[in-house]
Amino acid sequence: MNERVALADFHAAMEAANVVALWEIEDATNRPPEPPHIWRWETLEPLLETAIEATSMTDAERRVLVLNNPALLESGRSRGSGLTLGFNLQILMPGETARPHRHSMNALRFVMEGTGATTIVDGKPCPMEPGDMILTPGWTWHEHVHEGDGRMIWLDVLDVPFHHYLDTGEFEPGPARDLPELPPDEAFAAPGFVPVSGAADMAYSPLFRYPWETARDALAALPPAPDGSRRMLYANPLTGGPTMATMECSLLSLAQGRKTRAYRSNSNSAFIVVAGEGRSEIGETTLEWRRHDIVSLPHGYWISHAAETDAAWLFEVSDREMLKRLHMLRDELAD
Ligand code: GTQ
Repeated sequence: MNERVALADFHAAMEAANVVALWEIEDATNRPPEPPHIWRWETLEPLLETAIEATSMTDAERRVLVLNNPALLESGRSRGSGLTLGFNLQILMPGETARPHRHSMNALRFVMEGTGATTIVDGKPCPMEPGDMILTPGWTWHEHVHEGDGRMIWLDVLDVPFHHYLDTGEFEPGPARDLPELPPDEAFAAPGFVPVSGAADMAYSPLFRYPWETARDALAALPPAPDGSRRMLYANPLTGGPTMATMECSLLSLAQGRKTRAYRSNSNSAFIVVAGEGRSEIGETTLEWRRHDIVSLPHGYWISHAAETDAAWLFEVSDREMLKRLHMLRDELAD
């Protein structure tokens, strides 16, 4: 028998039967990780300025620039970091509003610049000041209102790529309705005490706003690790667990000139530089960063950071929590 012809027949028959041979498919295990990427503020800022001219909030649902990860685009996969999280920049000018809506995607905002805006989350007004982190968990109504001065710029982190993969993305325009009863944020202000309320059954933190001063002071109060760094998680006050099911948020401070202990994980993340300058070693790549730069930290590399300035602060969002819940997280620390 002519083997070539037989193989061609076999392929044709498989195709007709909607079958493929496993031994002929590209192996999707032990793939080299995507290269890390840095989106520099000096490049992004002029684009945001142009975005103000390019669109009006009467037309746009949100004035948002989506950070595309070139490595993931090339491989035909998704944007952002890994397959799970997306990182966007949003800009709102004084007097503008971004209308109410809700979606199945979880999101958070980290304020980079501006003062006087408010994000209203399920009816709760959350003031937006630089360094504040604000949650808009999946299916919560949210809108942004800017009654202050100057441009407001913030980083949005969403689990959009993960929803794309699962095909679970859903969207509903406002106006907001069926708002839940929520304790005010003051009800969570005393450490060690939490209100008795239905909020305990929610899949996310009922505290939607994590103010910068609180985060900074809490981090500064931690004893530093032997490498001089400090890392703290943003938590749901009712559980001590993560703020939302798909994202782990942390704040990291670095000591000048000292490299952090290297770690490696199968989780993906990205950080924004809140203040300071420094560098990250990600596998063989060294990336130098400064304020408002955004750096992806793909899975699989040994990673360490060092500040060049007096101090540096990084706000990081990872998909560790997803992997943890699926019992898939693998972490290693260097000696
Ligand atoms: O602010 O509601 O970056 O709906 C992307 C989609 C932000 C938002 C984004 C959104 C929002």
